[in-house]
Amino acid sequence: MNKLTGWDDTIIALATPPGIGAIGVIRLSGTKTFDIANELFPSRDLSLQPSQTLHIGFLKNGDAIIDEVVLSLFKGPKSYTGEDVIEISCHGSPFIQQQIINACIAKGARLAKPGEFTQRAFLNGKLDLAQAEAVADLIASNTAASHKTALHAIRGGFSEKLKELRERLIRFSALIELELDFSQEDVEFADRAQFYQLIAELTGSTGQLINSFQLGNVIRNGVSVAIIGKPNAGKSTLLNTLLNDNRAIVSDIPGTTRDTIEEIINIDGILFRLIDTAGIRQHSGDVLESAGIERSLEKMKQADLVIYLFDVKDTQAEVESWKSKLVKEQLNYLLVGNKIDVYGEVEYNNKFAVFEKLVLISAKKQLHMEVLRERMVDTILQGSVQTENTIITNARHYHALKEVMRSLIDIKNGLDNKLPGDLLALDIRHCLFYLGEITGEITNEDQLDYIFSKFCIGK
Ligand SMILES: Nc1nc2c(ncn2[C@@H]2O[C@H](COP(=O)(O)OP(=O)(O)OP(=O)(O)O)[C@@H](O)[C@H]2O)c(=O)[nH]1
Ligand SMILES: [Mg+2]
Repeated sequence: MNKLTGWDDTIIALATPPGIGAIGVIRLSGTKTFDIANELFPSRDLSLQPSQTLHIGFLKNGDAIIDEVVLSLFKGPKSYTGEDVIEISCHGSPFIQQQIINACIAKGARLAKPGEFTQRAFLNGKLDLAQAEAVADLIASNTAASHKTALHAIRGGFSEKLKELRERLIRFSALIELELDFSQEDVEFADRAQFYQLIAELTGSTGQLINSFQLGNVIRNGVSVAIIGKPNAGKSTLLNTLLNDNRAIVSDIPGTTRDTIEEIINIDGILFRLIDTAGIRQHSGDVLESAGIERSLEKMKQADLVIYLFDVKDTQAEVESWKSKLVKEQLNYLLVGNKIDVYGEVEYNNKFAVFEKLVLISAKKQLHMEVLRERMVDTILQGSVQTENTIITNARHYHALKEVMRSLIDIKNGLDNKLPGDLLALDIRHCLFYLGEITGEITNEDQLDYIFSKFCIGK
């Protein structure tokens, strides 16, 4: 019996998007699922049918046929929620769907709250919390990369790692607590050297997970790329070429772009938000253009990646001075030399050979654009991230991991300062609490309600 939602009740919701479609799927879950369905589907007794079977027939409200439907039967615990579940596939008319839902409600079901199916799956131990949240991410994923990370989390990659670390910590915590019982005798059950090593390992993994959040965020929300450079460098041309579109105005008059323009492209499954900016000139007399330039500098500082675009006839010293600016601001950057179609490539390769993060292109003639696209992806992924690695995409996990890190530092300090066992035990409990919070071993009702309320209805 569920303490949290009183799940004696049977819930119902449309699982497919509302509106007209080829078919619609309505999901019923709970103890009365088969009773309710039996009343509407008179042709056979569904409760006598084996689980995981399909049944075609008329769905009726009294004598009136509502629709010809296909029912998919899942008997608990072998179902998504762990309860008895029936999915009704009907014709995709909003009218029919509403009729079916109303009929089920009349027979005793109630409308599900957002995420309530997944919440029940969690409460029945079908998913842990990190997996349940990944379901929401999976539904929201709109690129190949975000799809992969969400899928990886559902398969439990992330939780597995944390669970293993948590269990090892629990073992130590038990030993330390045991020492407390024998405090008169001054014994140490927990080997301090081994404990140090565990804490170091935990700190390493936690740090990695925390760092992955930035990347996780990028995969989920897209990478902002500011294209900056002097007037006439070809920034708007580059934007257009990357977009395969004539989105921004291009002209040979310096200062053509006055404001910033944003467009989204997908490269290798990662969304890049390209931002074309006003050309940056040291002394601009034109007030309007200056306002645009201010905005360019602003955009540059906020960007996940800065492309500094320059004309390959610019001096090496000038590019160097831009590079040091970007390094000083700790920005991810690429130096992109443009217009190699005019000046010939080999010579300029030598001229700029000192720069590591360099690509030479022609935006107008579309030369080496593939190289640029690759370098953009590499710079973001920094070559190190495969989707097999665990990536944090969830702000709740991130904050819990920060707390884990804080308590690990406290534990380490405690060990260094030979803190008595009871104080050490306190820090360990703190750490365990936050680790458990991520996988849902430790939860409270408000938190659960909050998490599941972000799901869509019917999931
Ligand atoms: N030959 C050649 N010309 C280019 C190339 N890329 C851009 N241009 C030309 O350079 C001029 C300036 O291009 P824009 O894209 O407007 O330059 P911008 O950096 O956006 O300039 P502002 O908006 O004024 O800051 C135009 O005449 C382009 O056709 C290139 O790869 N080769
Ligand atoms: Mg422009």
